[in-house]
Amino acid sequence: MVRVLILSGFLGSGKTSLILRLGKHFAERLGKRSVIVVNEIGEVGVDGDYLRKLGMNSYEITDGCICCTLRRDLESTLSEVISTFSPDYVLIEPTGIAFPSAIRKVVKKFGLDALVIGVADAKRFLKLYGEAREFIERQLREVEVVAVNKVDEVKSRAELGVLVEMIRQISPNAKIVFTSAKTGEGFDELLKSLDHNVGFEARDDLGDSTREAGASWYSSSFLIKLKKPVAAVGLRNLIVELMEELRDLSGDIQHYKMLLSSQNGVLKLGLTGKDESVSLDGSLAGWVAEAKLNVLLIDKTLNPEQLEKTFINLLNRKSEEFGFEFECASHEHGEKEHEEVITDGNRSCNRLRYEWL
Ligand SMILES: Nc1nc2c(ncn2[C@@H]2O[C@H](COP(=O)(O)OP(=O)(O)O)[C@@H](O)[C@H]2O)c(=O)[nH]1
Ligand SMILES: [Mg+2]
Repeated sequence: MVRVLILSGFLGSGKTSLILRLGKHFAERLGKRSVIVVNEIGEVGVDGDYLRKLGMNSYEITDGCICCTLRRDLESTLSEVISTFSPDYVLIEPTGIAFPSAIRKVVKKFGLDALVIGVADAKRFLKLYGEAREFIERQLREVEVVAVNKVDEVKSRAELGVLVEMIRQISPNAKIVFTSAKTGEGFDELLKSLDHNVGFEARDDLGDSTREAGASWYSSSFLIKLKKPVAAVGLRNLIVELMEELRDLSGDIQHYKMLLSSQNGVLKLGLTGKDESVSLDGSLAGWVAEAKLNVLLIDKTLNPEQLEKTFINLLNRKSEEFGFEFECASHEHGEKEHEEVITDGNRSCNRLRYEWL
């Protein structure tokens, strides 16, 4: 029998990091096969590539949300995943603005029960709750388990006590565990909680989560060909500085993500607020001649054109500063503002014909 785990929770709370730990544990400790299904709101994803680069079986569903606009895609992906891999576990990561109960309903069509782990960011929970109370409550209602993640970043246990009280109010039947996907703390507790059965009904969660979150986004993928190979550390510094300057020019960041991948490794960068520092996962070493850069910028105030323009200008400027000579060899492009889809495959690529020294 396939076990389906859905890891839902707000943008940047640690879903991908926990999935990585779970997938590794199932493979290395239990000898079980997992397939990961990742949903990304933009046309170009980040987490699917990241997980694949780290050796996980991962399917990516992009350009919308599997709890509302892309429910059919989830159904066909699940069907393919189950028949192709006969997995022991399917781990589903919806976008950070999805509501999990509708996803449970799609899983039910396969005669399977899903267990939902709501991932809450211990560091940012109170702030997010203050800004979007109803949204956060809807995300955490009807979950079997709440993983209060990033406990390594919380200074006092009293702070966690306050969170537990709040979460109990929202989700009285859920098992609450404290985890750190970074250090592994609480991971055994999380594993034990996977048998917690509450008996939730699978039902449609009416509504459009992307609209309710009020987010716009810009996403694109660049194949960067360097005229002369550069040290990976230089490319990393460039992209980190780019992200930092982007943060300073940004509007209301929901989640900015970038993935830089080459033959020598992979780097994932993330940013979840204007007053936060850029997070870095993965590693890239040696010399790089060619790399792929995936960009996904989700913002509450800047529209897709503004996000694109700011990003492209910065990419130009940082590359000049670093003296890196490269060319954008191929490009996918997607941007969306609420319901309206605007796609244009070549527009940015033409602007990105670099001729630097
Ligand atoms: N300190 C700390 N950082 C974490 C933890 N879990 C995830 N992160 C970091 O938070 C960022 C967002 O994590 P990610 O798994 O991509 O979140 P997602 O957007 O929910 O999938 C990444 O830089 C992670 O390394 C944790 O338990 N502790
Ligand atoms: Mg993720």
